[in-house]
Amino acid sequence: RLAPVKRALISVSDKSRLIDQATALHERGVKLVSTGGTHRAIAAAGIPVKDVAELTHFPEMMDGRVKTLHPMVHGGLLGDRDLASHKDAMHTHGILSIDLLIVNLYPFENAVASGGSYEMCVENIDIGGPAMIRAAAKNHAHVAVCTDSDDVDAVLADMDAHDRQTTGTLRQKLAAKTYARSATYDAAIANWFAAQLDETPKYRSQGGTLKQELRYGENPHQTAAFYSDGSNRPGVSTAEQLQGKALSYNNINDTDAAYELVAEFGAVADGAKPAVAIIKHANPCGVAVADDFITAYKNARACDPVSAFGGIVALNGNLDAKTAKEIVKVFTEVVIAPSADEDAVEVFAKKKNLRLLIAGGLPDVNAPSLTQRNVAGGVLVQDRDNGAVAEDDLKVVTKRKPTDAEMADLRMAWKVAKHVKSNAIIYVKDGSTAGIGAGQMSRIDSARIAARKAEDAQEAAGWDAPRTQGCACASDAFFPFADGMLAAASAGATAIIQPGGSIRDEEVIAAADEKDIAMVFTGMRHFRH
Ligand code: 93A
Repeated sequence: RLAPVKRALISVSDKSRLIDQATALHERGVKLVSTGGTHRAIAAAGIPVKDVAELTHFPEMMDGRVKTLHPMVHGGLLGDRDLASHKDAMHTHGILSIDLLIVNLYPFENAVASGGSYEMCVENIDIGGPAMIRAAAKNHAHVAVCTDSDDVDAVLADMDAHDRQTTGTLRQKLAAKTYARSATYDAAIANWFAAQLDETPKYRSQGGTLKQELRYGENPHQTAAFYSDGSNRPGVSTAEQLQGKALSYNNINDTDAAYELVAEFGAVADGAKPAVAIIKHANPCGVAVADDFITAYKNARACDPVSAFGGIVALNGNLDAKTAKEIVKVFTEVVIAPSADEDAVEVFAKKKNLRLLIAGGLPDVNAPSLTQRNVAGGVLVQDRDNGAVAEDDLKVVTKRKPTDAEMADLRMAWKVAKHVKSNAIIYVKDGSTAGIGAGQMSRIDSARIAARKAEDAQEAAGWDAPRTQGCACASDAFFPFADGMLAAASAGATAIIQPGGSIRDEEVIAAADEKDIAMVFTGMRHFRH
């Protein structure tokens, strides 16, 4: 259904496109009404505009806290043009209908992000703006509402195509966007209050700001979209895509998993050693740390060369051309790194389908944030797993202490374990994963799968023995029985890292001692389901 646009109310904090858009509306014969600062800006540009105070017969007061909160405004936004009783009320009280509302809210999120004082943040809580946009969106049968300047462009285009009227479909879309905006706005306010009270901010609106509509979700019959949460945390949502087709839902999920994992090893820019992670289906199929990226990449790929096909590769430092040339030898979906040399970018340019993401920095592994998951009729919210074990928390529980080399591999295996779906068993030798067992319902199966992967890798590479010989092993949670630990031992592990805390710890420790295995307890578990 088409609706005419005769009068527009404009009240915007961000006035960057105000004059152009007010001019465009004026040229289309739309009468303009506006609030304090917005009114002054439009009038100064020589465009005819009424002050909202002329409608309300009330001056703006209390430092602008009360300017549009008035029946003359809300009646004009909410009145149903098809209902005789509403039309009567408008007529009796001299309420003028408002057909188009253009509002962008007080910049509360910016006030918080820029470190504004408590008082400044509170003053930036918009009351009148959300009330108006919600009112206009409710009355979308007659009123179009714009909550950002792109929406105004859409309205102008719609008006031009439909004899200065807006279509019902556009008004409906704008209404949906409005309620999403008011939900994120209120969630930001609620989270800020929680932070002031030293409470975990647990209020989440659906999504945040729409970043990208996705072709589909995990499967083609599922719709999907990608939202940014406004935190600007470096990672897949803030990275710049230099080439390749649009990322899919699964690409984004896997790229995130890859980049969060390499971030555990620190940034090369901060002195860390080059680390590479290759991800398939959100689990690593190879991770390695080495003196240079090409070695790290080759070692990571050698862990499970079959799975690395079609994988996602993440680096914790600048991508060079030599490594890029090695990566393109295998079909790779996505590469993400903090930066890349120009000649490395050129190597990728020949591979049209490969997406290269440049993120600037690594995700902060310590950053507190929330993860959420839907269950039937509810949402589970928890802190991100940003737990890390300090050196002092590591407790050797066996007769034999790990050697320095074993200890280095244990630490690496533990970092990887945090990013592998449970039950997770990870074998590491000399800075490279030798076998990864992920997502099994029993820990012993994960230990066996990881060992089999190591044998497959040996066969593929033509090594004399699998890399599990004399390797370190990490288990994301305690061994409930000795059998899982013994499976790791028969694969060749000589050192084990695990949380401990099982009622059968003594039994597991005794079995380890018998095999001369060095075992370390972390006291922290990293389930990932
Ligand atoms: O302080 S308010 O919550 N009280 C109001 O009645 C009101 N009406 C519009 N803030 C209010 N607004 C907001 O003022 C709008 O959402 C917009 O962000 C801003 C525009 O103010 P000005 O036109 O004076 O620059």
